[in-house]
Amino acid sequence: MLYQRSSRLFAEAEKVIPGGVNSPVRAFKSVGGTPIFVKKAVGAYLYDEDGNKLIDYINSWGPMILGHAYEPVVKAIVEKAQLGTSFGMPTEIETTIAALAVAMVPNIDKIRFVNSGTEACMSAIRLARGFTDREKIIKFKGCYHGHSDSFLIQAGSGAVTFGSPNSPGVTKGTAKDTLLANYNDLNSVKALFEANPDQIAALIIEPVAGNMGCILPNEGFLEGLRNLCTQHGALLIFDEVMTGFRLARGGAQELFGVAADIVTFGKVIGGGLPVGAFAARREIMDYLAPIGPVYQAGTLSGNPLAMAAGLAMLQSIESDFDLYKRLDAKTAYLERGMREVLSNNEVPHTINRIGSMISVFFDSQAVFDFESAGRGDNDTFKTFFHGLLKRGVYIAPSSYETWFITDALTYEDLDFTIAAVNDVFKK
Ligand code: KE4
Repeated sequence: MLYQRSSRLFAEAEKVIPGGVNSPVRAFKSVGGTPIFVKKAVGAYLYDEDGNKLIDYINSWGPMILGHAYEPVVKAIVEKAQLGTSFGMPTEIETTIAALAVAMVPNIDKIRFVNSGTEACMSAIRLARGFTDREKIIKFKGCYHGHSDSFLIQAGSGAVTFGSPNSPGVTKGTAKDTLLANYNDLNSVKALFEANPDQIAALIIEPVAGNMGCILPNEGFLEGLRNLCTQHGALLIFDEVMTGFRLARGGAQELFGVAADIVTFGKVIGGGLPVGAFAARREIMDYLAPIGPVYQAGTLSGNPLAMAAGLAMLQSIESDFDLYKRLDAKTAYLERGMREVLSNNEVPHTINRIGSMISVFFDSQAVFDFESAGRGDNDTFKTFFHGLLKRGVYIAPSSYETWFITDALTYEDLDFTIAAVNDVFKK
């Protein structure tokens, strides 16, 4: 694998873009080496600027659940673009995708579209604070809800990868209203509610954590959060930017049978274009301007081009009845194969998986929260990352991230990947 062109492009990028990237996790800082510049992607494969073909296990961090350049999505974008890309005025397609999302996802009556997962989560918190007339929020160490100030406290994903889970620039005034709990630790949540009576507007959580690697909720954990929020008059917010439309048609709420008060979306809902959204039952959503007092807005929110991509994606998902069975089977196959070759090569590891979200940790003990996620051996992870990359397999360039499996992967791709993992570690 040669990376001359990527290296050259990176040197050019660094002159005019901070760190040469428009999002830090792309910079390969935690694994070292030069970030790969992509020329094109089709199906399960990336083609980089040096002509290398890579099996993609990140898929733009989740959106490409049906594969890159998915024909119905591309067709919808091309057709819509010829009619104009954004008007700043209502269009029918916004209602069409909103109605479809409301039909697919439980416990929501209305949805507001925005341009990113960050915007969705930021708006959801403001709505919860306005609706409850309270100021504090609870988040979990290692969870990432985008880069708005309230969330950059012990945040996961790129924030923890670069050792800045508490970013400079976030004021003490903001930080004091963000309370921190431990994932899978109901007692840490109970203690915060008891210490802050009638002050907590909402608890926001990734129902399956994907930003400290993939971490599953323990049996009863999400139900426990539901009960605590109900008991203390706080809203339960499921950040389903990753899990929405990925774990099930109705996301984690459907999979776990736990009803959130507000749900946020991103990634899959936009089919690869910039779309985020937040949704809730009518009485909460009607608190939003222009009918309610909580202000939230956006020039490009609901623009017809992004809506066309998102609608084509959701329609494809909605009509594909065994999609989630296929995704689960492929990811389980990959999990079994990697467990076998890592064990045969005596590599201490833990693999966490649910549906088409999977992570490998290089530590033999269970990984169930932020602290245990940090125990893995990063040198082994770097060997794993670069060993796979040079064998044509692209995984997340950080152990604090999750792999996202696409339905475009074949079992030959999976066998190739398992053989590559074996090759990296064989003695
Ligand atoms: P965006 O603003 O990046 O669209 O969404 C923020 C966000 C919110 N909630 C969850 C659960 C998320 O995973 C994300 C974004 N995920 C990261 C990947 N760990 C995006 C990749 C990046 O930062 O470049």
